[in-house]
Amino acid sequence: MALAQLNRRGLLRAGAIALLSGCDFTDRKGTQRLLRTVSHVNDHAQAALFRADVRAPLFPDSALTQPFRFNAFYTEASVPEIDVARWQLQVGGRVHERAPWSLQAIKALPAITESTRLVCIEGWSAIGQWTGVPLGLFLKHIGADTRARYVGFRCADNYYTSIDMASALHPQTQLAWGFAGAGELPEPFGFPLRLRIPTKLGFKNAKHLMELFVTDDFPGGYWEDLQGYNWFAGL
Ligand SMILES: Nc1nc2c(c(=O)[nH]1)N[C@H]1C(S)=C(S)[C@@H](COP(=O)(O)O)O[C@H]1N2
Ligand SMILES: [Mo]
Repeated sequence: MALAQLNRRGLLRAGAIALLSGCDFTDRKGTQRLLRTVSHVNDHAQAALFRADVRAPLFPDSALTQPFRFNAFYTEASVPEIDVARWQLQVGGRVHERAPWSLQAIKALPAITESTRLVCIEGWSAIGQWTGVPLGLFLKHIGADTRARYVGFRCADNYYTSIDMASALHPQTQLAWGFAGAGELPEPFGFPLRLRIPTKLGFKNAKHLMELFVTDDFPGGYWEDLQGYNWFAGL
């Protein structure tokens, strides 16, 4: 399963290291350990190659996928029900302003609307249109230390993930609260707020956000920790 996260170059490198280290590919634990090491090396390589001026492609309205596709670690019947009157986004870690945010306050910030492709590691993709505040702008509002390494996210369904700061500051990375022209996210697609990051795989696009934090301590992620999916997960 962890093999799925590796690209061809990674596999070639894994093979070379395996030969050099005398690793036996019939030893499952040893192989998993090796592949994780290769995946972490790939995180650094991808981070080094990442360029904030390279944009994910945009699509015309005619290309929007309808109906949009749902995915989570549970079925659509189990989507968390969130009372938006009580909901707040908690912010923490290396930020100056720790006050939680209401949805209304987040919606009052300048927003961008973009139609981009969401690519799931399971082998499908869908084009959607999301509206929300650029995460970089939000981080500025909370006085985040943008020299920190990671931005972490925790969700109402206990899902969690994290991204590198350069990707957090990418102009297309947004805290999305609108979808397909509607002034709010449909429940299955992350109501009331989700991360939309078109430069990374779908599993980085955390839905039903409850908390955002800025940190130097590697926060990992649900699928990254469980399945060994490559953490950087760049497209
Ligand atoms: N909170 C939460 N966010 C999540 C997930 C999840 O299970 N819980 N699944 C991820 C995965 S694997 C994908 S592909 C996308 C799917 O988003 P969609 O339902 O809008 O298509 O959400 C991501 N964000
Ligand atoms: Mo996914």
